[in-house]
Amino acid sequence: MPVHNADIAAIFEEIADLLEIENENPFRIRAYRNAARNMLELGSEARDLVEQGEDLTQLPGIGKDLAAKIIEIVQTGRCQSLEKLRGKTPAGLPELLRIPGLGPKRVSALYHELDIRTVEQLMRAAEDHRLRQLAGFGAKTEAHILEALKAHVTEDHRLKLAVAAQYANALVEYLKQNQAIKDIVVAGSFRRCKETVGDLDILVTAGEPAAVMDHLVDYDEIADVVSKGTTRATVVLRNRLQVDVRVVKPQCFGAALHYFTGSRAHNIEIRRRAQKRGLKINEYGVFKNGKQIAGKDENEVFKSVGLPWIPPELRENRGEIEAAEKGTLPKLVELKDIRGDLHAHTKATDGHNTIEQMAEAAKQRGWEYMAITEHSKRLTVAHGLDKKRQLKQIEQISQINATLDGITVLKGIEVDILEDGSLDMPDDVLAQLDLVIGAVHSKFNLSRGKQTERILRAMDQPHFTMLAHPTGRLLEKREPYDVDMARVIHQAQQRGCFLELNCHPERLDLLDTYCQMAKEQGVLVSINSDAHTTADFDNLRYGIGQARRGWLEAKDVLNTRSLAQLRRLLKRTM
Ligand code: DGT
Ligand code: CA
Ligand code: CA
Repeated sequence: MPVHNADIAAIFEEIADLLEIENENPFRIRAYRNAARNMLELGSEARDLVEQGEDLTQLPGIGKDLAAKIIEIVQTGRCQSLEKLRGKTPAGLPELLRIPGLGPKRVSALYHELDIRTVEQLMRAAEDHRLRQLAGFGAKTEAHILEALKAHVTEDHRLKLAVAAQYANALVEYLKQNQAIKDIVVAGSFRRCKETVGDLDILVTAGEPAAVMDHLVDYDEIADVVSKGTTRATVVLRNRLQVDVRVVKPQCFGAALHYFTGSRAHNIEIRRRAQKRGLKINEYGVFKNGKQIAGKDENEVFKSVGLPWIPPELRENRGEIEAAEKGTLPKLVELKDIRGDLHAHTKATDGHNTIEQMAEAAKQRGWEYMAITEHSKRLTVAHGLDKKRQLKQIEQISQINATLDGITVLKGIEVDILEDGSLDMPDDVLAQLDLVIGAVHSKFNLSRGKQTERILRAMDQPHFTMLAHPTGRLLEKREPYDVDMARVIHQAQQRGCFLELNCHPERLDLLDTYCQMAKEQGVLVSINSDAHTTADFDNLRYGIGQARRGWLEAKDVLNTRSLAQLRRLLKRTM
């Protein structure tokens, strides 16, 4: 069984949980949590890096000790430190830590005093008023815990697409080991490349459905089998991700795939179309007078309602059915259309590689160019560049370019947009750069009017080229700031500047609907990695998914241009 980043992350998370219950050093605990998160957001598989003999301590948040553990896990599939810790603590306790109001001290007390090891046991104890007898709990705490438990059990728990992908790929690979399986596709929001997914919907065709079900429930990562029939099962993985697996007949596969890919809104519209034609569509096929007339593949399903195949990313009932009808579906951008990346960091600030390493990695991806865009000094946490260091880097890039073959490093900056809309670097320095990406990294809470004015003013600066992560949202962590994107997009159009679609798995910002708005106004979108390591360039694929959800074609994307075309476009804004 090959080890995936998700497996390594799960081990690190579990170690952190167990250390927390053991009341261990908080720095150690945090190091494990950071490492787990970094593993999930890593563009490449750690096992490949190990195989290639890469120095893992180059990865963000990975020191010597963690690097050794990663190698151990990749090579043996196990981690001795974890096994030692597991020997000391019951398996259900880490989940108790996730209940708001329960820290390691309380979890430890619940275990030692009341022998509570699971969420269910805790729920019962709270309902029976047995918690209030414990030192430091009381009736009020007991009531809070009960409330939090109820919320915890029903909570809408969504995963970032990049994280879900780690689990989905690992599970698909595991399932495929079963010889009975013929086709296997992850449908649902995952196939539509939604930025977060609620659960995984896996469709399978197989000779022996029951064998697939048996194989599935044997999967190591499963925490709970919710239901298991002969053709359908629902399981919950250890990270609480729910997975529905259905085995369907080959003659129904296309109909099932279409139905379970969704979205619901798209399905309802397609069904309405079918009804108008005297047809019935469901997950089993397309039927006329009770007889199946289509459903083997998706093409057949769309054809039966007079439409060409519609890419999954568009299936949100946002005009795709009308466009399909009129023959005006976009020819969506693909990863292979990308000619370079325009947003990356190096060791000089908060990145982990040198300019040369980043350039080499970009070249290996077949790109023509890449831009180094460091933070400016205002972003002290990232060790942002001041004027002097920026000028030195400009010099350095010139020298590197003179030695490079087949790739050009563009000189850029990710400059902070200050509260008054000015930029955190003097004009005479910005004038020497190929591109100036402006970014909001502070004062997220300004009123809509003030935030919008701030950004418009920044875009008015003579050297401004591109707006980084335009809404500032962090998935599952921070809401977008309040900004009038219609005005921002209009301003970009007036000024001839560009909007970034930041591909960091936590950002995926520009949002899909704004991609559509940009396209309508003729504003080019740049699909940027925001790489902090060479592996981060792989995150571009999630940005491509997002761009496709935003109806973007290659011609709507800035970095599908050749270097010569790009240079002309960049100059226009200066
Ligand atoms: P998620 O899991 O919340 O990220 O979003 P989806 O889109 O994967 O939704 P999910 O897992 O509830 O269902 C998968 C697909 O199955 C959904 O996109 C459309 C289809 N589906 C589920 N329930 C219904 C329904 O009641 N009516 C219709 N027309 N389609 C449904
Ligand atoms: Ca789903
Ligand atoms: Ca589902």
